[in-house]
Amino acid sequence: MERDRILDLLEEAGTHVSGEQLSRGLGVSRSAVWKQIRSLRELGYRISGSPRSGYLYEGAPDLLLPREIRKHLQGGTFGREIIHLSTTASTNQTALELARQGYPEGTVVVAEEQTAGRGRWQRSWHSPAGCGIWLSLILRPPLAPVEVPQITLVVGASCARAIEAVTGLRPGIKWPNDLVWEGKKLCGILVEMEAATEQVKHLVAGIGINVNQEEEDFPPELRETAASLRMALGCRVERALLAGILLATLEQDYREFLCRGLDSSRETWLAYQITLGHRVRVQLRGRELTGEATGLDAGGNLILRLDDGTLQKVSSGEIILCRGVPAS
Ligand code: BT5
Repeated sequence: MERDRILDLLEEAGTHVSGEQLSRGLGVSRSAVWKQIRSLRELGYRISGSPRSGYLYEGAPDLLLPREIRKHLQGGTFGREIIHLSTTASTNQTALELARQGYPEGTVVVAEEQTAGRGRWQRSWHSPAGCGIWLSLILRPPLAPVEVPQITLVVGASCARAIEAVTGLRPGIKWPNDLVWEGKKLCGILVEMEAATEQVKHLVAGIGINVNQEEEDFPPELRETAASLRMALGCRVERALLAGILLATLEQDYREFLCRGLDSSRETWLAYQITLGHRVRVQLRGRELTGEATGLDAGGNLILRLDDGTLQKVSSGEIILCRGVPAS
């Protein structure tokens, strides 16, 4: 795209570049260059310019623009196609529609704002404009539907790794899919699939990361339980950088999972987890179990030792850590 080539030339130069040089470099007229510069400025790119010295690149806007995310990818397939929306109901919903239309594995839908962001079991995900990463990735793994919960674990482990690599903050993973800091939720993951009986047709891994919200950006009902990276770190985080590193990390971990199984992500997950060794309440649909979370089996299920000593495997549910009650 012409606009991206102008940015490449300006960024590479690192100094003023004249309109004349740009028009020669791109093989287009000076007025075409000027039009593109104007539209880049409208997007929020900071490009100063004077007739005498030419144009100077001064920075990208704080948006999840495909070009800014791709700078951090390593040439794989995740993020080769990135669809950036300023607003959408739910990136998972958009990505599922695209998956049905045949968009390839690795396609990413990312939005500045979601108006109907969703969590598990028809719960909603608060996704205000310009301060989070609301991202969905299309995957087409050769898996049976029962194996799909393992993907949630892979994605959770990758998110934790990417957040730590970019910010230095070490989030905790609360089984199965919450990333938390000091007990408050930073990130949620929603994997949705469409399958024939034996085989997954496609799935969408939806990731919501609270990045630059301040406490008052959360609705009152979430202020006790939700936090952002900015609140944890005391400074803003560049969203496009984090999204890019996240996609690169995810691609690495997903390939490893497809080739060698869950072992490596399981190790990572165990290194970040904060659930095992605790007394927990597990809310399942319509009932509740209490016991000690003792382990994670090879398939990613949580092993719970109930009060009568029996072991119970849990494949989905909501965990509440019983604080102040050590597991015996
Ligand atoms: C999740 O569900 O944690 C999965 C969230 C996935 C969101 C992403 S964003 C991109 C993609 N597109 C979508 O539409 N969704 C995905 P669950 O475990 O059910 O948690 C939902 C609960 O978390 C809600 O009932 C609230 O209590 C709480 N919550 C809602 N918004 C939150 C936020 N921004 N930060 C922290 N907690 C939140």
